[in-house]
Amino acid sequence: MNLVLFGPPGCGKGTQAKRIVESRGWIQLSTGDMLRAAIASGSELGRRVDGIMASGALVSDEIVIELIAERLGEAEAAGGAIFDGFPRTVAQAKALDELLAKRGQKIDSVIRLVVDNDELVTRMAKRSAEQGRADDTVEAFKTRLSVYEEQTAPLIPYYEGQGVLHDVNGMGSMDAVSAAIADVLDKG
Ligand code: B4P
Repeated sequence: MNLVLFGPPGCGKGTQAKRIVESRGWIQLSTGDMLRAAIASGSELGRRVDGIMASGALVSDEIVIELIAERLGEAEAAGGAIFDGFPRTVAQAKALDELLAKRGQKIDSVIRLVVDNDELVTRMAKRSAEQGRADDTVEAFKTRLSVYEEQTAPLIPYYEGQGVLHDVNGMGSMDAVSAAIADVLDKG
């Protein structure tokens, strides 16, 4: 099973991906987590992406596609994965389709978490106060929202065209959103 969790920044992708890992034992591939780990380790990659991420812009397609290709090559990802925060551009989606096709797989389902902008801003402010993430400032968050509209939202027609897109209301409690996602997954 290859599942993409998709939606604007702060919609609950990371939160829900972790819950699916716990309930179904699938593996989660989060490009945001991989990039933050690179920054925390002080690696050359981390130094290259630190400022880009803090500004709210996207890291280059080449970098994130390589990160995903490496992880997909590992044995634990052989049966599929939950992609969280990837793809974020149509070029990334096409690269992912090609990587999966090489091993006879495809994206089985794309869940789009639908959350309005006021709620996204409220969640960002809360996480900023609790965790102080560099890209949760008001300025960076504005950039992340416009980057989403310009570069990531074109994935909606892309996946609609493949017949795999499912909209889930992401406005409720974390439990309500998890239940709505489980409904979609259980229906196959
Ligand atoms: P991500 O780490 O993917 O950041 P995000 O879009 O903000 O999602 P996140 O997972 O953090 O938020 P979530 O919705 O779970 O990316 C960060 C940056 O990395 C990007 O801006 C970019 O620079 C770079 N990057 C990553 N992937 C890339 C790619 N493929 N290509 C290029 N660049 C890439 O949760 C947000 C908050 O809401 C949490 O605090 C959570 O507790 C809360 N929350 C969740 N569900 C809730 C609910 N139902 N009710 C109330 N609060 C809820």
